[in-house]
Amino acid sequence: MKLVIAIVQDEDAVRLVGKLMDEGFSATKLATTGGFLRAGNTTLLIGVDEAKLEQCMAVIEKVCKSRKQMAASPTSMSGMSGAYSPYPIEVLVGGATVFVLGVEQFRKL
Ligand code: 2BA
Repeated sequence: MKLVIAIVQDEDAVRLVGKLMDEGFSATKLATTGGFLRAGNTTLLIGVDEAKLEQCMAVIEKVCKSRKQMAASPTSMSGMSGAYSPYPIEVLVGGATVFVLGVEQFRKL
């Protein structure tokens, strides 16, 4: 078994959970915050049999879209501790950031 940790945009999360359920996956949805933009995103924990891993990835890839976001620069200017750039920056937020971990044990007690 594998544990898929998928960080996705809030805009895609509801639809993604729906599609995963439709295809027989189980998922847990966590409200999370990106460290760079400090904006909300969604992290899904999805336990999958190895044989269904690629099917799960395909669902994530199909649903989650990259989007450009303008953000007030959250990083301090180099060498000027506490001073922030006044200019907004454009970042491309990915469709999904996905980690796949091996699961040593899976039990429902
Ligand atoms: P955030 O940390 O809020 O990052 C949002 C977007 O800002 C990123 O999109 C990337 O385009 C940009 N970005 C992030 N760090 C940057 C930096 N140091 N300098 C310049 N631009 C930067 P994604 O890469 O698609 O990431 C979307 C979200 O996925 C992230 O939100 C974070 O919550 C998570 N994430 C991405 N990579 C990760 C990693 N290696 N470990 C843990 N979480 C990660």
